[in-house]
Amino acid sequence: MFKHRTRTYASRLIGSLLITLATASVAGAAVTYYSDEAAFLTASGAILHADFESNTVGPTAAFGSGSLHFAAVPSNLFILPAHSTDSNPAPSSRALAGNGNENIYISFSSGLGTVIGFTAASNRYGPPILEVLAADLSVMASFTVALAPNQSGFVGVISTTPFESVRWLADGGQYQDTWIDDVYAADSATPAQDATWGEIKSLYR
Ligand SMILES: [Ca+2]
Ligand SMILES: [Ca+2]
Repeated sequence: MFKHRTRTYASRLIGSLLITLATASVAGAAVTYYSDEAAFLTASGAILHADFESNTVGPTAAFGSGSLHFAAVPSNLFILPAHSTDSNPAPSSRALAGNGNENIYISFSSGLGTVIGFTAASNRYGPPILEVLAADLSVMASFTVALAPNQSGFVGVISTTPFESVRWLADGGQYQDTWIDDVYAADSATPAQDATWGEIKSLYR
């Protein structure tokens, strides 16, 4: 009887520990939003992966640049020329928008990453939304972009948990373009691959 009660208590304890660990792991997934490019670069060590200067101006299919992949839903990516009058403020060089509203996904070409940041412009409508999507494409974090109407500035995120992509969702981008340019990221890293490689190496030790 005593042993039975001990086992019951032990299994309850283990169960509660597992619940505690799961909660801690979810609560520990912190995504930090940056509007200060210098602070973002210092904190992340990110490097430039895309400036769109080698893209052809006009409509484009989804494409890769550096370690990043750019896509839109619906597929309406559009490379704006420098000084495009479809936006305000206009980009000083080629920039990425959508032919219609901007609903742009920036993902890592292979695996997951923890850092993405870029220069962006809002339009005269509501502020754009920046979502951070987890490996299972659930929304890990969502931010109202800290840009006033018709303002350009920096938008970046650093996450303690690797993510699959960020989504730039504009409001009224079919009437006045928002745009993004000069996209920075840290090199992508896939924890699952790292773990597998660690297991492989451990076999030969
Ligand atoms: Ca550019
Ligand atoms: Ca547009």
